[in-house]
Amino acid sequence: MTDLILTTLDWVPEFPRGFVRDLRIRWALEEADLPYKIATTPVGDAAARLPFQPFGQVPWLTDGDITIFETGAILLYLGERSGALMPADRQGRAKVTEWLFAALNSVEMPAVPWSLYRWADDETQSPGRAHLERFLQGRLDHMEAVLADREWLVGPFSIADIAMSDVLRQLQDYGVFSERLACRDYVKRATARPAFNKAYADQIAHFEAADVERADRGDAR
Ligand SMILES: N[C@@H](CCC(=O)N[C@@H](CS)C(=O)NCC(=O)O)C(=O)O
Repeated sequence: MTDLILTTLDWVPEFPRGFVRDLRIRWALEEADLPYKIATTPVGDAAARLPFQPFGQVPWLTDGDITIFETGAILLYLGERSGALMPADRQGRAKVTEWLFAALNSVEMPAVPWSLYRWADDETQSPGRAHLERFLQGRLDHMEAVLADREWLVGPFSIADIAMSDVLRQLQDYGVFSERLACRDYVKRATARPAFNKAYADQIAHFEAADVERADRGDAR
């Protein structure tokens, strides 16, 4: 069996480290104990990525003659390929698939634009901003109710939990879980997993090694 190859950026500045989305795939690969290698694409050359990722982004995964982009699609692919992160029965697979899509299409959908305002320190108030605030808070209220009585979204830990906990993790520093303890504890449980910690440490180490190479070449950080 050939190793899987996960392609990510060769370098990013410090602030997105730990959040670049190759992390979701590293995490799944570690959970599934699948051997893989990391390949890189130059951060400044989005055009070079277009043949593999039509938006010029990362990550993508190569498995022999298959190349697949979009973290949700890659997670689904790995769930099906390994069996470790996806139930074997049809009902379980349907449930994991629906929650994977819910993470990306119902929770991440408002979470990303909401976070962009935070990252930009943009406090501007507008009807659109208020709508986005209600959109996200409503989704989080529903997730709080869902997570109140379960450890993981569907039976044992699955690809749906990787996606959902990673989406929620991005919000945890903004106080949204101070009264949503089920969400807070779910993120804590997920990020306490050894596979998450390995994936996280590897991503940080990857970009730190790139800092050293760039410094050796005299590139600006
Ligand atoms: N929906 C895509 C989003 C991928 C994405 O946002 N990638 C970021 C890194 S986390 C990226 O490549 N940014 C560089 C760019 O957009 O040029 C996925 O989940 O795979």
